[in-house]
Amino acid sequence: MSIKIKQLENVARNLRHDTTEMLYRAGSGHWGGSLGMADIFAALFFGGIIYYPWKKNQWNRRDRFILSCGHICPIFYATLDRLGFFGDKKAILRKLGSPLQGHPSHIHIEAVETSTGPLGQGVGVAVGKALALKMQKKKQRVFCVTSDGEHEEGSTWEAISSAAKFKLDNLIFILDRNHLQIGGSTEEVANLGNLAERYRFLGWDVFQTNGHIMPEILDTFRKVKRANGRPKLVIAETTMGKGVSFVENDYRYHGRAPNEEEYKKAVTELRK
Ligand SMILES: Cc1ncc(C[n+]2csc(CCOP(=O)(O)OP(=O)(O)O)c2C)c(N)n1
Repeated sequence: MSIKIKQLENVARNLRHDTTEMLYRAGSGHWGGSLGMADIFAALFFGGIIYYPWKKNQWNRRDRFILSCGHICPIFYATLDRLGFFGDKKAILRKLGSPLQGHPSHIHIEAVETSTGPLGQGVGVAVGKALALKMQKKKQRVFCVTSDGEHEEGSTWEAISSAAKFKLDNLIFILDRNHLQIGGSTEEVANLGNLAERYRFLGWDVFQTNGHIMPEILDTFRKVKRANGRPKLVIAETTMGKGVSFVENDYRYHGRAPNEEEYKKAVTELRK
């Protein structure tokens, strides 16, 4: 295994740890989805996929990143923190006045391109930003993390259709396909059908990856970046709660923080 893969796996483990710590201190927040997306965030931000020169003088040249399923913001905050975005300031999640709001706020954090939380909203803004960049003949891409639960929103499908109509090949959606949402399985709430086929039918290129195997994730995104002509979807098959045994695949951890006992168990598992 190459050093880079090992390093990225370590980054993912650290992100899981930081997320767990953040939520435990806050006493609330979305743990399951955040743990599940740690490998993808490590690959995107530390594996050379997203161009993200957060130092001010190059900031205009950044790829845009939108977390449309805003509730899993702890994993984004942990990522920004590891990138050095917050410096020495250690903000507390979900406290009044803290930049680390329960859902990402562009008023509080410069890296948040648009506030999200209402599902189906960030995807539309991502399409708008990709269109604007194209019209300005700019090279930057727009990466948008979305969730399967979010595909139960009608506005998500309007965004998907529009992106295809405008042939936005600078737009990349990353779908957190963990098959769960707030109250159980996604299919119990609304039949999503074959998401890959639905996207293809509407004019997207579709890629699939296991969301936890680092070489496969990196390989997939390298292919995605080479593809032209259509908007692109990466379906990341993930396990909600990945890395903490008792959280894995248990929808009840969609929106809750660890208590003391769970926190201790989780940290022990994440150290192994
Ligand atoms: C428009 C809208 N409707 C309902 C909600 C409440 N809500 C918050 S998260 C969520 C479940 C979303 O599913 P998913 O993102 O797949 O959950 P995860 O995989 O992160 O557990 C719901 C229904 C919301 N935030 N926005």
